[in-house]
Amino acid sequence: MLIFHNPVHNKHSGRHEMFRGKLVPCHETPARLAFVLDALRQRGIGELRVPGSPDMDLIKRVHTPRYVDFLASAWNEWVALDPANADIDVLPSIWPVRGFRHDISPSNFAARVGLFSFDSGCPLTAGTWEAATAGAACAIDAARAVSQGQGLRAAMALTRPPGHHAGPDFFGGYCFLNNAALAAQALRDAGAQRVAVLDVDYHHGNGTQSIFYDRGDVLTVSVHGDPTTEYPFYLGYADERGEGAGQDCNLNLPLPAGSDFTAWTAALQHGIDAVRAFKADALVVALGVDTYEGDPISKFKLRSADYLKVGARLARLALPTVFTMEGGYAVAEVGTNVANVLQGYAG
Ligand code: OKP
Ligand code: ZN
Repeated sequence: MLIFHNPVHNKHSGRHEMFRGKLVPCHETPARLAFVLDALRQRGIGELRVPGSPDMDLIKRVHTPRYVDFLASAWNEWVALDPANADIDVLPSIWPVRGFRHDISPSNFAARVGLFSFDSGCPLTAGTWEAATAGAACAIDAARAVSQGQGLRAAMALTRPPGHHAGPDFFGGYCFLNNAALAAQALRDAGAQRVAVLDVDYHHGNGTQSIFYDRGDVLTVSVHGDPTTEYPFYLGYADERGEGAGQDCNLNLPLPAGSDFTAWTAALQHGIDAVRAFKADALVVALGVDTYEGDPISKFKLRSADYLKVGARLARLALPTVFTMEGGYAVAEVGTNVANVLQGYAG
């Protein structure tokens, strides 16, 4: 398995996120990826590669050009407001909710930060653009590698920041560019007629769902904590089935907080069955391991050994597969858990 790892991921390092009225340290840290790399190296899993340059045209088809342009210039605009901002992360403070206009990009910077985001827990930093675009390149290169059909079944985009909460034109939930969606589109462009995205992160993959909601060529499936109580709260319910050409091409499988591996694996199998029924000819797995029992911000009960079985179950689909790295915040165990999925997959 080729592992495209992001060599500049640590340029994105958020200091603080807003939580209950206070700025608290960010859960999504560079150390997470270091633990995964260590675990893969120790076990000799996969061949490590660095990505080429990001395909900006593809990024601007999955995301809107005005959002991508905003992300590219946001940090420089922020520091231009006040040189002292160089030591402060960007966090939004105002959002255009129902009834406000979304067609206008105000020249005011804070107003645009809010226009292009949905929460205050996702700091944008000096290196966010560089890290996010290199991560996008990992996803795109992984997709192209498995599309070449030389017996290579799977590749991984080992990157952070994660991507599955990033929508067509917004960031949030630690995510800026949607790596899973970019991989899915790259698989389509490389000739796959039907692509499935199976999101196993604890949190609903709202960004991926939104990007493909009206498309019939990409099935989006997500197994996640019930949004009635779990982030991102406003999307991820079972009655969201897609629209227009995408009718019945979205499947949400919410589970109550506290669910164990038995309940989770039944939902996963339901999702896998849907991928098979869709007759997908390529698969993207949005791989978050925040389903782990020790995760500090999530509430499922998977154990490290369970991830071996998850990988094995995914491998039974026998599809060209791209894994993208999403959540997982029990930092010391993230490496073990991701390596277990890949080891289980390899069989
Ligand atoms: C990103 B991914 C915790 C608040 C929750 C957002 C969580 C984003 C998870 N104090 N903040 O899906 O793992
Ligand atoms: Zn998550």
